[in-house]
Amino acid sequence: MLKTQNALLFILLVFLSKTNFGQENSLPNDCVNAIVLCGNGKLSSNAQGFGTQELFPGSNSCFSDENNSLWLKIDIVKSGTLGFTLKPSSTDIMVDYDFFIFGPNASCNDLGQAIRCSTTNPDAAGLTSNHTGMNDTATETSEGPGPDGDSFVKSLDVSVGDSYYIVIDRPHGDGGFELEWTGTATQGGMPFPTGVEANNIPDQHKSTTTGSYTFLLNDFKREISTDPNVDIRFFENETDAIDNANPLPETISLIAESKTIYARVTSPNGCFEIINFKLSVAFEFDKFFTPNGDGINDFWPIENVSSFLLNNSYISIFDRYGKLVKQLRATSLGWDGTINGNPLPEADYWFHATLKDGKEVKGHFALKR
Ligand SMILES: [Ca+2]
Ligand SMILES: [Ca+2]
Ligand SMILES: [Ca+2]
Ligand SMILES: [Ca+2]
Repeated sequence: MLKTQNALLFILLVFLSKTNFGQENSLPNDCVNAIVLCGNGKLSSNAQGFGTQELFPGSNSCFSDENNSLWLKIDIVKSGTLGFTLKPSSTDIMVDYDFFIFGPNASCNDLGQAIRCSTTNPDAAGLTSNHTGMNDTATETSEGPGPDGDSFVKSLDVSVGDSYYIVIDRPHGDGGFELEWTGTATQGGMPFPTGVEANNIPDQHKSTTTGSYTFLLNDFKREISTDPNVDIRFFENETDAIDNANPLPETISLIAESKTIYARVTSPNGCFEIINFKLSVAFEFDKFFTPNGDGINDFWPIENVSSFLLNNSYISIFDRYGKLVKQLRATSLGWDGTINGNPLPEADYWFHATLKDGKEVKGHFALKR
């Protein structure tokens, strides 16, 4: 479970190829989809590009617009100075991150002028590091573009109840970054609300004679959180869960496979936690058959199991004394409970079989009449 209260917030920006525009609309490269920072620890996002262009000459004194952007929103619960150091995951001086801060209490349709920004290019400015951010020693509130500045501007003076939008933008280079929060507001705990409570749930495993099972994801919601005010959605990967993009349907059908499901638990204030759990379904042989000629369950295995067995392999069936009574091709109809045409008595019988992956399975089943 991702719950951290330390001053390090890792954000990994993953720039993937576009899939479709409908999906991009929900990505946090636009103000309205800003990721709310709470107790969130590691974040990753598929955001790439800039969605709607929301920076323009006049919106900031750093002379830049959006290139590859990620919008974050912070709600302040502790007063003090607040800064950060943005550390690109690549130390290459050509990797250039910029940022812009709007607020306090700006709205997406009326952002106003950025109150902090830095568009210094570390290579053009002759810097030795590509880190950028805000600290308590810098005095100017904006710098850039290009060779102007040293990539650090004055930290914010934040008060309880304030909210700010932070636009992280990457005009040059590739790769993700992490944010390390600094300033007096971070002393003794982060100045952001704590994340929503979400319970981990155990992995769920089913074995069925058809090898398939349909899980109802809604059934897990109560176990994850009993708070009726939280919104719980399920996703195929952590990145989609963070972006709140491409939620899974309410049912997941698996056939002899396992899948990790990511649940995003979001509180009304936008804080979220992401937990994950595994769903798995295994094939198992039928436990009985009734070879009385009534057309119901007359052959063992009852289900068609050929797709789970190694091609051209055999199922060997033994009686309780270990005597081989039948060898079935994996593709055959099954055993009718006879040996040389003579019906065998009600009893437990044993089998050996080889699954698709080469795994040997042994077990037993009941012949009932
Ligand atoms: Ca945008
Ligand atoms: Ca920069
Ligand atoms: Ca500076
Ligand atoms: Ca029968």
